[in-house]
Amino acid sequence: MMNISVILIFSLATISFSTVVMADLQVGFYNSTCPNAESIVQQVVQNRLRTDPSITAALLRMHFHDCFVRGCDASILIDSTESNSSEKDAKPNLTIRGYELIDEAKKNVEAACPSTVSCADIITIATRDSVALAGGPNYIIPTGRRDGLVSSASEVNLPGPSLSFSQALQSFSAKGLSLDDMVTLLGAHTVGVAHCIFFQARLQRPDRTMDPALVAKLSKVCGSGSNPTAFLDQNTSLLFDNQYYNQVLLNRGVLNIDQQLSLHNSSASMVLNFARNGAAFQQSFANAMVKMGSIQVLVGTDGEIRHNCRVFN
Ligand code: HEM
Ligand SMILES: *[C@@H]1O[C@H](CO)[C@@H](O)[C@H](O)[C@H]1NC(C)=O
Ligand SMILES: *[C@@H]1O[C@H](CO)[C@@H](O)[C@H](O)[C@H]1NC(C)=O
Ligand SMILES: *[C@@H]1O[C@H](CO)[C@@H](O)[C@H](O)[C@H]1NC(C)=O
Ligand SMILES: *[C@@H]1O[C@H](CO)[C@@H](O)[C@H](O)[C@H]1NC(C)=O
Ligand SMILES: CC(=O)N[C@H]1CO[C@H](CO)[C@@H](O)[C@@H]1O
Repeated sequence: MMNISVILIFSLATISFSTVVMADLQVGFYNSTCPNAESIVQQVVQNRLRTDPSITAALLRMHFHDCFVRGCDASILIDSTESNSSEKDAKPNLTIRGYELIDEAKKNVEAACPSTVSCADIITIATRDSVALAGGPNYIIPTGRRDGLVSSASEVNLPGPSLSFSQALQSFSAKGLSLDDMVTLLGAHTVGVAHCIFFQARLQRPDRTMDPALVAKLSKVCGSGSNPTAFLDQNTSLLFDNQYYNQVLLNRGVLNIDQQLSLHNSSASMVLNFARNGAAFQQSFANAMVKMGSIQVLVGTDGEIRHNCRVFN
């Protein structure tokens, strides 16, 4: 009797252990089912970067918005239907770009291995490669994400540019990310642009925490053209480096949340460290991206592998 129950408990434990392993993300998840998956995606990113260096910023922001709403499940890619608005039609989406790059990568991956590689993994891999090719870290990311079955505009609740430091931190904490992760991930603002509507209020007051020379420069930029934008990192705008933190130390953060990082005791020392030590930032960024890329992922038999990233199967 004793022996049988011991054996039973033991085998139950074994079963649940292997289920957990199967259901996790894994480095090289497609090793046997689609060995070229990652290199096919990388090729598409590399080609695009040659003519459009801004794609790194586009993918980083897409990945962030995907992971913060329902987890990294490619819900951001779903097109709205006539009766139903998807995530990409929610207000904060407006300026997300790069959808056609994901379509191209998906098309090429499907040609090599049909119905095998998720759109959620494609976003994650493409983002990683675009960061590395722009001068950032080339980190290893686990794969095996599956695509979500829900995408609703009404669910989009992303941290906005006017949020206070502590509100932003709350939104990161709710996703299992720490203060260190937030300070690190905001380093993504070392590339890309912001539209003037997101920081205009800082110019009008004007915000005393912004370098007056930058106030003057941005006021000029924002007073001309239609829907003008400014680089988030005013020094090395297209390079994935640590200059964002230097700019913040010089009171040249463009968004309120950027400047807040040096104004709070809890983050100021990290900003200083990253500004001085580019390698520390790159290492920290790689780790934080793996963490962000694991938020609420669907694995195992959850969700699906979409045929077309824009529509549910
Ligand atoms: C508190 C958190 C954050 C806030 C409030 C925030 C806010 C913003 C805003 C308002 C813009 C300008 C959008 C536009 O004008 O089109 C922007 C751009 C951008 N954000 Fe963030 N962001 C946050 C965190 C992140 C994170 C975690 C990442 C990625 C890891 C990220 C990556 C980017 C990139 C790369 C751009 C430039 C996009 C482009 O050039 O197309 N942001 N962000
Ligand atoms: C895939 O191959 C890489 C490199 O050999 C290895 O590190 C990784 O563990 C493999 N992953 C799986 C799931 O087989
Ligand atoms: C439409 O609405 C339902 C919820 O009523 C949701 O599950 C679904 O993902 C929505 N989005 C699209 C694009 O169909
Ligand atoms: C701009 O970046 C370079 C490194 O790429 C650095 O040497 C220089 O000090 C930076 N300038 C400012 C004003 O931060
Ligand atoms: C931040 O630190 C400085 C000196 O270390 C201290 O004087 C100040 O009161 C602190 N501010 C807050 C908000 O904790
Ligand atoms: C790229 C994209 O799909 N943008 C959409 C974002 O949402 C607005 C509506 O809020 C649409 O008009 C855009 O087409």
